Amino acid sequence: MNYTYSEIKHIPELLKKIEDYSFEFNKDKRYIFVGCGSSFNLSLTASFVLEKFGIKTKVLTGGKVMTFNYVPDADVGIFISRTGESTETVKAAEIFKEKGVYTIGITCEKETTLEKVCDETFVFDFLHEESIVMTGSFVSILHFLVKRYSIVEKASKILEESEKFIENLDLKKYNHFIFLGFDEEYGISKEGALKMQEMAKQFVEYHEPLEYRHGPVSRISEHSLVVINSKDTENEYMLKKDLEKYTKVILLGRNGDIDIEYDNGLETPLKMIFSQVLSFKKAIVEGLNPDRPEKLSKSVII
Ligand code: F1P
Repeated sequence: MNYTYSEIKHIPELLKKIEDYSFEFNKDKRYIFVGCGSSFNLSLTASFVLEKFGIKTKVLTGGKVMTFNYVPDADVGIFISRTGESTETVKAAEIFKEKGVYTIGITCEKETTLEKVCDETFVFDFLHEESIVMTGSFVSILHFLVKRYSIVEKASKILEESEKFIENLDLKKYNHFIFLGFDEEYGISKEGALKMQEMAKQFVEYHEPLEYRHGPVSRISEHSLVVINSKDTENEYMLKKDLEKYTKVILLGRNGDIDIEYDNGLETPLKMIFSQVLSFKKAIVEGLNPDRPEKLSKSVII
């Protein structure tokens, strides 16, 4: 079994472990999340959710902080890096520290460079992954940052339903994948697109749902597959009907193709499981090794 597949299948167990930990956000403090690649998409998603609960957050890529020595006013910098070694994120933490901002790291490896730089670090080494692509650790750290209740059982159910649903898809037919979502759902849509690019080398897009009609729809065909990470709005259900005249549209939402009710983004870790399984299965159908995508390393050292 590929590492990637077993790391996706272990998600319910990983969630059980991560639920023993919690991150106490303070409503009086200003937080800035910093990360690269999947860790940036995780930060973006968490930021949208936390804002709904009165937590003041901003999100930056490590590359922007490093390139422009850019540190907006903040009390705490949260640096997410699965490997703890991505140069841009590590440098960003150093720059924040020089500017007197308190720095917190979140990694899945022990004794990393990021841990040496940050004032404190959450080291979730039980989330260590062999695969170059971030899967179970993404879902677990996102849940860690936003959780309000346990999703362990739901995760097992969604994993099973996703596999059954995807088995019935003629994945060979599709070579263009579109992920749509508002706010935090946009964050996991951007990550879903990244998974399909990294694992299966497919042509992908991600947009706000209603923005898709304003131009990008011109590229849709029967070889396109649309995934809507829904907030259970009428407009999103109407968009599904509209786009079904061209191709297959999968809606993740209340009474959707995968039934995951919208709950202020607290359900986004569950929705992410579907896009991870879809990308993995497409990679296998294409005869690719999702553990070792070409031209990609586990952390970008520059
Ligand atoms: C960040 C990252 C990964 C991506 C690839 C390159 O790594 O962009 O998200 O999948 O492996 O590095 P990290 O800072 O989270 O370790």
